Amino acid sequence: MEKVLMTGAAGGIGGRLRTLLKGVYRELRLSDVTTLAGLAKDEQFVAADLADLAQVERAVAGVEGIIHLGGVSIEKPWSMIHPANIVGCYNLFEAARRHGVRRVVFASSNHVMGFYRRRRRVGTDALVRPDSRYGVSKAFGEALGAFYADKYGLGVLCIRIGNFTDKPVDMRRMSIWISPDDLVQLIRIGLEHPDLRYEVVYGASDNARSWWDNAAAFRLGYRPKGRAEDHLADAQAGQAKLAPNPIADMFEGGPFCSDEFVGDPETRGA
Ligand code: 15L
Repeated sequence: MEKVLMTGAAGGIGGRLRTLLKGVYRELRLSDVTTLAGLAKDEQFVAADLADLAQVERAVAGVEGIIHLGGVSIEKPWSMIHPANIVGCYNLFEAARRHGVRRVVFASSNHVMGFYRRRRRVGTDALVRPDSRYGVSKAFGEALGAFYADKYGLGVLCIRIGNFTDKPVDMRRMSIWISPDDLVQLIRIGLEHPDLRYEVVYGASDNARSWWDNAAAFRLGYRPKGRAEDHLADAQAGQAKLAPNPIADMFEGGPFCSDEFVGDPETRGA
């Protein structure tokens, strides 16, 4: 794997990976709808609106692998989610097929499973229970990945990213945190593992309070180094600043579940 495209390069995760992946691949091509500031001499940038297939094809042409971070990364109206995350994700996989790309690492999200109750431990074989339009769009992306893997032989890794930060900022994030280095490890498994066909894993570090069974990731050789418990005091301090939110606290997706929620939470979720 020598030539890799990263979409969403101007975003929070993209910006960090731009540094962490420096020198790992011979060519790391960056793409986003917004132009990137401060390009280094060895960085290549291709502007692309994910909703425009021709633009996405230009960004994809000639690469062997794609890290697809692009799109809307939080809950938004359907008028924003649809072009960027539904049409955009279709365009990305379709462009990958047309240009003979070997691997796609899809940045999915914990919000695919947000309506599971926190007392449950869920694996990647459980039914999806999205907590938002955003979560639904990520479930769609996972399904697209399976389709392109099974029909056309693309290698696809979907990473249900928890919360990507240097340390967990509250108690919910103690369960779903992933350190930047651990995410790099998972992305490299997605691009480089010799036998990968289609897999879904949780993007989580070694979190003692995890709600997820990440056996699929471990089977692929993932060995997370970040330990959420090392940052417990910071997370507790962050939690103390949050207003109580009983609906959010009931489900894994937190505020993504309580936003716009109507009715009795006892009768909802899984
Ligand atoms: C996500 O999927 C979002 O992209 C990120 O902004 C956080 O909200 C994260 O989930 C989270 O659940 O903390």
